[in-house]
Amino acid sequence: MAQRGARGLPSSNSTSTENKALEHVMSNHSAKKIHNFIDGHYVSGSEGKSFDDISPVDGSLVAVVSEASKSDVDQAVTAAKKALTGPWGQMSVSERSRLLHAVADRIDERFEEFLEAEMADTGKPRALASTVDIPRGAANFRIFADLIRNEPDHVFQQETPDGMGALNYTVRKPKGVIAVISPWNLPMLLMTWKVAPALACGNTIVAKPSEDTPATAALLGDVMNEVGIPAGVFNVVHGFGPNSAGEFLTNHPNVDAITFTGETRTGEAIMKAAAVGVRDISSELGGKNAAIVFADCDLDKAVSGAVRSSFTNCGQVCLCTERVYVERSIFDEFVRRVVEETRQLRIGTPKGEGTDFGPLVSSKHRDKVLQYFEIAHTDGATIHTGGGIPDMPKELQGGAWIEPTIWTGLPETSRVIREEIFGPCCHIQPFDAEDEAIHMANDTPYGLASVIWTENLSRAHRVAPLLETGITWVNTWNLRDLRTPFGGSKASGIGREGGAYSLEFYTEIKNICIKI
Ligand code: NAD
Ligand code: 6OD
Repeated sequence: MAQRGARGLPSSNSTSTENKALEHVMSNHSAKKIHNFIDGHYVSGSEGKSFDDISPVDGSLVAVVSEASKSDVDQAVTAAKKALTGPWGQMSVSERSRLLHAVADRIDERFEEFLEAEMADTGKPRALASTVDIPRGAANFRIFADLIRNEPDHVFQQETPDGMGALNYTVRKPKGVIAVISPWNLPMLLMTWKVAPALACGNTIVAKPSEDTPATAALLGDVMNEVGIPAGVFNVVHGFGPNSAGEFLTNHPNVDAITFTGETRTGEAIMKAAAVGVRDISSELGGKNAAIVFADCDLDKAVSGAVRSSFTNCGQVCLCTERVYVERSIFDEFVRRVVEETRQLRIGTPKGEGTDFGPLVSSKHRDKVLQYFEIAHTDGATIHTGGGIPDMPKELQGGAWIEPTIWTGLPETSRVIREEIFGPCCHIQPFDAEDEAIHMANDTPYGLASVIWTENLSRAHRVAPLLETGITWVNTWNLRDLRTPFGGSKASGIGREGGAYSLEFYTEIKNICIKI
C-alpha cells in the first residue's frame, strides 16, 4: 500500500534530479527512489513531498516515490504541449512506428528489470508477470506501431448539381496532450495499452500510474529516452487521486483528452473533470463478471476455466469472474471439483517455487476484501474453501495474504453478489433454465465481461449476444486479440479501445471536401 506522507514533509531537496538510472531502477539496496519523469528528465517533487511504495509480500519498503505537486503536473503538461509542435509533431508515421518498435525491443532487452519492478510493486507470481504483464507491455507497442502504418483513410465521391462532383477524404490528426490514468492490478499492461496507441497516433502524454505501483512507469521513461523519443512526448507524474497528481492532471486545461482505467466511482469523478472544456474521455471501469456453466459443457475445461477466471492475479483482474451460475444437474459435482482444484493453488512469494497465487496488492485492499468475507458470513454463505488469511511464515506476515475463497448459498440481493470485490473469491449459484441464468448474469449495474461454458454451438450463439457485457468468452477466458474492441457496457465504462477502435479515440478525424 502506498503510504501518503509517510516521509512526506517538504524538504529543501526538491531540485531536479538528472537521469541517474540507478536511482529509479529497482536495485537490491535500500531507499530506492522513484521520481517523476518530466520533459525527458527524472525530477523529484517541487514541494519535496514523497510517499512510500510498500511491498505487498512482506510490508517492507520497496521505494520512496516523489509526489508531483500541482506545479510539477503543470510542467509535465506544458512539456507535452510543447512537444506536439517539436520534432515529434513533424515526424512521419513510419518514423513514429519505427520508434515504437524500438520501445518494444528495449522492453524485451530490459525484461528482467521490468519484471523485478512489477513483482516488487504487486507481489504477483513471476510465472504470471513474465508471461502476461511484461510481454503484453512490449506487444502493445508493436501492434499499434504496425496498425498506424496500415490504417486507411476514407474517400467519398460526392455528386453535385453542376455534375462536376466533389471529393471528400478523411485525415487523422492527433488529439493533443493525453492524460493516461492507470490502476495497480496490471500496471505495465494497462498503462501501455493506452500509451502505445496514443503515441502511435502522434499525441503526447502525461501518465499517472497508481500510487501503489509506480515502478514500471518510471522505467518506461528511461526506455523512451534510450530509443530517442523526443523529450516531453512521454511524461510520468506520481501521486494519488483527489487533491494530488491525478486530480491536478485531469483538471488541467491543456489536457485535451483523458483515458482512464480504474473504479467506476473514480471514473465518475474524472468524467466531471473532463466535462470542463468538453474534453473527450475513454473509461475502462469496474466489473462484476458472471460465468454460466451449462450441463452440456466439457466439465474438465469448465472447472479449470472457472478456477483460472476467479483466481488469476489473486482475483485482481477486472475480467475475473466473481459470480458463477451452474446448471443444477451438475451443480454439486462442479462445486466439489472447483473447490478441489482451488485448494491446490500454491500460495507464495513471486519467486517462490511453483507459486501461482500471490498476495493482494496492499493491506488496505485486503481490508476491503475481508469486509466482503464478513458480509458473506453474515448473509449466510456456505464457505467451501478459504474465507480468511492463510498461515504464512513469520517473515511474510506483514504481507497482504488472503485465501482463495468459494461460497454458495447467498441470496442474489447480497452485497457480495451485487458489488465488485476485486479479490480472490467467487459465489456459485445453481439455475434450472437458460433464461433464468441469462437474467441473473445480466442483473448487475456492471457490464464488462462474461463467460459461457457449453459444447452446444447453437446455445453459444444464442446466449452470447444476450449477455450485456463488452466481451463474452465461450469455453475460454481472457483470450485476447489486440485488434478487437475492448471495453465495458453499463457502469463498466464508455468507449472501446483495441486495434482500430483505439485510433478512433486517440485521433481527431477531419473531413476535407474538394469541389471539382
Ligand atoms: P482507482 O479508481 O482507485 O484508481 C485508478 C487510478 O485513478 C489511480 O492511478 C488513482 O490514483 C487515480 N485516481 C483516483 N482518484 C482520482 C481522481 N479523483 N482523479 C484522478 N485520478 C484519480 O482504481 P484501482 O483501485 O487502482 O483499480 C482497481 C479498479 O480498476 C477496479 O474497479 C477494477 O475493476 C478497475 N479496472 C478496470 C479495468 C477495465 O479494463 N475495465 C481494468 C483494470 C482495472
Ligand atoms: O487485455 C487488455 O487489453 C485489458 N485492457 C485488460 C484489462 C484487464 C483488467 O484488469
